[in-house]
Amino acid sequence: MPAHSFVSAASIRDRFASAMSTMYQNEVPQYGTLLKLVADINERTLADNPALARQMAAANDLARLSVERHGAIRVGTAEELGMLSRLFAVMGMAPVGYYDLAAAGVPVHSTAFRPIETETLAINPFRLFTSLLRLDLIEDDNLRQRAADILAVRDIFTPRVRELIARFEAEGGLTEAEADTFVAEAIETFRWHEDATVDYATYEALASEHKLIADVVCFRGPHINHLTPRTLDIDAAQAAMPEYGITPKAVIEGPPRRDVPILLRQTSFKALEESIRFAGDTEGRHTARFGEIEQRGVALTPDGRALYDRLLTAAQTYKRDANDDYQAALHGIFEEFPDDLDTLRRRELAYFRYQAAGESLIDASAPADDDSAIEALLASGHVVAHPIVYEDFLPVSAAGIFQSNLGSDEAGEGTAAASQQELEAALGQPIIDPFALYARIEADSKRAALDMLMGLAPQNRPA
Ligand code: OOG
Ligand code: NI
Repeated sequence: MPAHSFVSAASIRDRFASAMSTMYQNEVPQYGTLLKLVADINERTLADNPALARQMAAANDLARLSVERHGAIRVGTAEELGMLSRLFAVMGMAPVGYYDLAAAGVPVHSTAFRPIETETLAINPFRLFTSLLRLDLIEDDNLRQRAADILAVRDIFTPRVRELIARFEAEGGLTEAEADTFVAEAIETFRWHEDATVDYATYEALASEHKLIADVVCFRGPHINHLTPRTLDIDAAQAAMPEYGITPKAVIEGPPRRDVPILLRQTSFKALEESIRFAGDTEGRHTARFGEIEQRGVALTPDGRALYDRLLTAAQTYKRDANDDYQAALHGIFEEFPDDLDTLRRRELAYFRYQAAGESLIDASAPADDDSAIEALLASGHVVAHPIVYEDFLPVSAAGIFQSNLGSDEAGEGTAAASQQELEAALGQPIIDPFALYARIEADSKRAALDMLMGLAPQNRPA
């Protein structure tokens, strides 16, 4: 089969994200309301703020806005994660970032499957936060064994999706018809099941260890537990939620409102209480699924992130019951964080993508190194610097670790590295370091802009 008849990974991802959204709107109607709210706010924000609309259009960041969302799932075994890793590869999604939630008292560790290249992120940046249960953190031997036994007998994938993944790997792609079947079959893994695979007593025993353990172990599959559209004004979204009949959580998470948004800010509506049929026909209740909204800002360098972590840790003492008060306090503390694009760039607190603007310049008096050349070209308007959107998740920063209710010796340096290796072994591939990814995009864009404007062949470039 010639390669050109294969559907692109970005197109399969786009279809999958859309099918997932449709399924979740059917399962959780309030999520449909949330989408409507976000679309309304985004439309209004762009209309009120032509400069933002122009900046997003110039950065090729506008088209993806209406399709942009993330989701989250949790799986029980290394085998399940390994297969998911192959499934997401079909859609051009690779594991980026290691999140050790044990440090915050949650018995999972996680990564995010997402596209990694600028061009394909612009089409559809759909990402899935994916956690693997750490049974080793269950202290009770019997309960740990029971959980492992339950997980060992379930298969969360349809036979057809397994076939199509193997086909993709053998052929290097999927045809139109195969891609559509793949999406329909892949979605099945993430569907909600109101019938649990265990009896109520088993559910209760697992839930008493940690509710999340019960959520992972007691069902037929890793139901999608939330989807999160991207808003351009999360404060407006938070304020408008009651008008749409949605009750928001008390405060917006992450950094405060700023002229230049950084990382991401998130809010959500509370998880639904849902009725479950347990084995033996007992009725019970379980809360797992909710809806979330996020606003994304510029990706931070390690220096920027260290500053963010320090300021957020300092804010840990603030009361988090009233959003306005909390945001005002946070705003005060974040005064130390520069809030204009130029300073963020010059102090290397955030990542930027450089783009040549205008005519090729062959300048005999070109400065001796790339960085001074870029500065000169920025000053003369021949290069523009676009902030790079943060594509990952709210860091389990100092704040999360601060709240840790596990012994501090359990979150030591050596343990964290060993755990990441364990997750990578389950994934069957290394986890990509998000900082390295943003840094590479920045460096490549600089090089490309210089090459284009200075007309220098690579061998003639200054070192
Ligand atoms: C993971 C939640 C992580 C986010 O937005 O930070 C996440 C989970 O609860 O499974 O989606
Ligand atoms: Ni989320």
